[in-house]
Amino acid sequence: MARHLITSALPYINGIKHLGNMVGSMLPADVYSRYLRQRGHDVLYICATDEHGTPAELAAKEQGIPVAEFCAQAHDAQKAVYDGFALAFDYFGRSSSPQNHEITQHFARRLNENGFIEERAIRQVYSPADGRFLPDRYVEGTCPHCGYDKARGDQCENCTRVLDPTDLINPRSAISGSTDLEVRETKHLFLLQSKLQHEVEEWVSRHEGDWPQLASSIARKWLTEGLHDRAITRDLDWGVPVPADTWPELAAEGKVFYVWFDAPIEYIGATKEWSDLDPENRDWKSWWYQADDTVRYTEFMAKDNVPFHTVMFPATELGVREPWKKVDYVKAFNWLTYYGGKFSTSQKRGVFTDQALDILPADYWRYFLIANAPESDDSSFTWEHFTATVNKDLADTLGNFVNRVLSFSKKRFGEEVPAGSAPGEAETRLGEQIAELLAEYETQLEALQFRKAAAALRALWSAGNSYLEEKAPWLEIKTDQEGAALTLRTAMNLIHLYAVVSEPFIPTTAKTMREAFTLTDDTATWVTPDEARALTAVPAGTPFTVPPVLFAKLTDDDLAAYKERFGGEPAA
Ligand code: B3M
Ligand code: ZN
Repeated sequence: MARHLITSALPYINGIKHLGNMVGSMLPADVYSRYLRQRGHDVLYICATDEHGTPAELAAKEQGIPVAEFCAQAHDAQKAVYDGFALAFDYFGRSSSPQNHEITQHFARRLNENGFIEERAIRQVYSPADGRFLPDRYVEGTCPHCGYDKARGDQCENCTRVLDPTDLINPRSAISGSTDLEVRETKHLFLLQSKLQHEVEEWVSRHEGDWPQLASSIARKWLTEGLHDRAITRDLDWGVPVPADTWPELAAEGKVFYVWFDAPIEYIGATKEWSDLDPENRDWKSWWYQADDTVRYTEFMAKDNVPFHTVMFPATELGVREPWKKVDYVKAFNWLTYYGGKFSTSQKRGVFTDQALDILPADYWRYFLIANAPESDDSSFTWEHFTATVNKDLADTLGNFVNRVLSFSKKRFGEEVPAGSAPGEAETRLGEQIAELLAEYETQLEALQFRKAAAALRALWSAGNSYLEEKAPWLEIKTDQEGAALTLRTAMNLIHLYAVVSEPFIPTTAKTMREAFTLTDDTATWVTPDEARALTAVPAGTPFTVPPVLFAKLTDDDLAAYKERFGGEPAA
């Protein structure tokens, strides 16, 4: 039995996330964690809100509340949505926690002692009207290359050229619009990543063979371009302060660490938050510090976060010169698009996770998203595809099977599982097929191949339908009562099996299905292919109830209403 440490990229505090964010990090991490727990592994699934940085400050300002208050509210709002999606985190923390402050400052001190941090003076745009230095992207002006008048100080959106804020013509503050800007000299801490290039390269070489292609190719690309020294502090009010014992001058000036410096450290910070909360929780350090070989660490993220997790954060961990656990497996995702276009938080295009739950229960989304996860390529969300998948896979193949079998059996044989004749050739064949498909399902989940796992699960559900069509108990019963009873008992065993093994995908429905049977000792968390083959876990005489329809069929009117509300085409 292994210990599995699992993290999903920390959702930024600003705004409720869309379905693309969900499928690229938290949801697959939850499916994987649930699966491993069901297999009896010791699992710790950690996530948190990523709370520092300028966007949080500006959002708070817009709402006219202190940034700490904004973050506390936004954290709770996000957590409520994730509860709605049945994400079973062991802990969902906050990067603004005291624990993260403490560990981030510790990392910085060690990096400094080891010669990987240097103080450098840089010239930066200061806005007297705003009373602050402006981050590059908050200086706006006219692009010197193409004349676009809303170019940002880091890049021109129109011609995509990378810019320096001082390149802009007629620069102004994107916060207040003030054109009274000066360039001032200010000191910042730089992480000397260039000195760690070789070590990171060596570390990546040792691991990339195990990583999926998407993760290793991105890591390689960054290493080839070379690691540059990076400023890891900012002039902001909200963040982890630079420790005064080490940098008194910078601390007095109110410098804080850059959000991407403290965010990955929060994986550790949140584990400590979890540990501090309850003495029952195993010591956080046993997962992170000198973790033994049995801890396997898997990270989930969208591809834009891969450089930070395969190169930058490992560089930080290596430079600390302490035995902090580094990632073993990086599961990266491409983009989920909305009708081939971008989901966009700022332009409010696509489906947000809170809206999704307003429309339909979590299991509909969980199944659809995982079955169409953008693994080997981008994948496109369309309402047509969504409604068709729900109707075919969830309503017909699974839901209808369950209701049909249980209602028919109840009508003809009463409220207990009927006995019927001994299993025959059809049941043996079915058992073999189920064992094979279940083995395939396990293999794909172990390999973190989510689409293929979903396909295997769907095939398991279909096998039940084929068996039922073949045996046709509604005809069989006219000539062979005992035979029909056997068919129904076998089908009810399939329902119970589906309940157990579908749980990582559709936990709420799985529970309903399982609770349809009143079994005395129904505690097994998994069924192996060998155990499944016999299809006898639910014996004759077991009382059962018929649950309400598991998945509603979506109509053409529903489809039209969704498209009307969210738009059915990408924006031009
Ligand atoms: N918060 C993702 C983002 O906002 C970023 C992930 C941090 S993971 C340590 O795009
Ligand atoms: Zn331009």
